[in-house]
Amino acid sequence: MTLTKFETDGQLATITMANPSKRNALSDAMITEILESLKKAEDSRARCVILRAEPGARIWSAGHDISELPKSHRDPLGWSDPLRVVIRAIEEFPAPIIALIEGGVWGGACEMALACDIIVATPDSTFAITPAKLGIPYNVTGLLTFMNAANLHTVKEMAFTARPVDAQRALLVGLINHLVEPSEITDFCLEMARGIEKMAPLAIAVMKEELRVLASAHSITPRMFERVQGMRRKVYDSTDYEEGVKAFKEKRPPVFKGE
Ligand code: KFV
Repeated sequence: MTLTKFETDGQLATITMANPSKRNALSDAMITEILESLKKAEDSRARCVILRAEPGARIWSAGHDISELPKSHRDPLGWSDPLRVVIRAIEEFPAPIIALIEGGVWGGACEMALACDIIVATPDSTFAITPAKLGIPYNVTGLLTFMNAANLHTVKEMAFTARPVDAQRALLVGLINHLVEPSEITDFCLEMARGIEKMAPLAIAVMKEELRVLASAHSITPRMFERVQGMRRKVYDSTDYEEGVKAFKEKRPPVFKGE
């Protein structure tokens, strides 16, 4: 493991993203390590997992590795994109995952944090939904993660402005469970995890799965789905999408033309 650290005492596993030079961007390699750690935690029948950045991190994660997004003409968030794979792994993990958040949480990382079961953040944390800043057509299940985490107006404001929301507001709108000072957040999460460990793991696993099934119980017709996919395709075929990714690489603000 080079981009993450994995620690376990059997019952509790901690996965730490540790690539500060790339602001813990969710590259294929980073996500592969997170998935390997989740597999180890599941094999050792961990009763709780904490997902965090290194203590004191200024950026929890900068989101999808933008350099690994396809240039254009390919769905940037298709079924097997690493971000989609890790979101499903978190949702389907058979024990609670606590996101311990310090610092900025951007784009796909915001979805990854919100896909966790319980979210504890320090007061200086921020949360941003960024596809509009990059010209990315976010996918339907990804938007559902956000919709299940906050009310519709909050999700729309975050998605349409791409502005980071601070932790106080995130608490107010129900995006996160607790706000805890940096000096106390590790102990706070460990104490919560120890409490979960004493509960019945089979009951917790089935409740987590039931809640996942209920939270995703939206039916749409094949026609509706294909219509939305067609609209998404126009976006990832657009020059705006190319411009969003190019502008980030060139370290300048994007200029979107709506075409
Ligand atoms: N992907 C790839 N590389 C990234 C990255 C990312 N998301 N974020 C940062 N880096 C690289 C950056 O290119 C630079 O590399 C290094 O990390 C430090 O970044 O080779 P280099 O030049 O050293 P800086 O210098 O930008 O760091 P800092 O000034 O501390 O600013 C941190 C931060 C997070 C505010 C800034 O890096 C940033 O705005 N990053 C992009 C945040 C973002 O928009 N993420 C959304 C990604 S798209 C996404 O997740 C999805 C699925 N979506 O739909 O939007």
